[in-house]
Amino acid sequence: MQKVLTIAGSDSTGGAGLQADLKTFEEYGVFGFSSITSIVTMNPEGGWFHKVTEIPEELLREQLVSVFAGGTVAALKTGMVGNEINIRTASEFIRKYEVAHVVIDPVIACKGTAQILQPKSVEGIKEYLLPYAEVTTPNLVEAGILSGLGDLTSVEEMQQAAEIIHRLGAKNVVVKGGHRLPSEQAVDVFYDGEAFTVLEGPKIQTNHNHGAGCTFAAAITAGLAKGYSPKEAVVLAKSFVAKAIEQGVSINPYVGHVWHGAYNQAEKRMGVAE
Ligand code: PXL
Repeated sequence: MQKVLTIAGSDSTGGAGLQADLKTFEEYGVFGFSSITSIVTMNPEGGWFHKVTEIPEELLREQLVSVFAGGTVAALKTGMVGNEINIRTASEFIRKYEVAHVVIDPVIACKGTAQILQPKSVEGIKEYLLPYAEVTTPNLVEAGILSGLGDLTSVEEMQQAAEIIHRLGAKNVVVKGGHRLPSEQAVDVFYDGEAFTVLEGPKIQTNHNHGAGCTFAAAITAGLAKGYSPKEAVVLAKSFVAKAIEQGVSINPYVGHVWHGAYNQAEKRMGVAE
């Protein structure tokens, strides 16, 4: 069985972050490890404000040492890494253990926070993580920031951003149009340095999309670990996450969660007690 690692933040509500990643890894039938970079908590009395508490670098390092004690992993993804020192530590382990498949989800701001990481961390993602990315998965806002193009409002602008991000070192770039792009279909742009592929799917009318981005990147990571090509892994991940959004779950009044088990109908596993 393939071993797969997520270096990401914790979302105790179980929709996004490393919880989404581990659930997705399990659905793909790979063995998941995690190293926590930060703990995100949400305030029900304060407009569901997201508070991010960063894990000290030594503790991130100790987790990574534990993970790699058994040798390297088949694939890893990074999500919310948070600050430059933790970004550099993640990068150091990627390099040291020569991880073959690396997915960088450049989490710069999550829905529910207007908070953008320090410009210094954006620079850290560009300098220390993107050069290792086999695939990177920025959303529209992140692609605008990383490329320096600002607001992206068309497929052409998404393509320009993808080209610039490719030049920063990512071998394959998926810019996710999501619900923000003014278009009838949900449009993602995939760029492998040679050709653009526009991936279209129905725009699902739902509020249950908390965790969609993390789940998508985790699915790509697991797909790469299982031997799919980057494009195949992205296409499969898109179907996986579309089902997760379609069958989203309402677990609190504040935000709707994707259901990571939807693609495989995991809720039917193990039966129910008589
Ligand atoms: O969806 C971005 C995201 C990533 N990682 C963690 C999060 C969130 C959004 O809430 O909590 C840990």
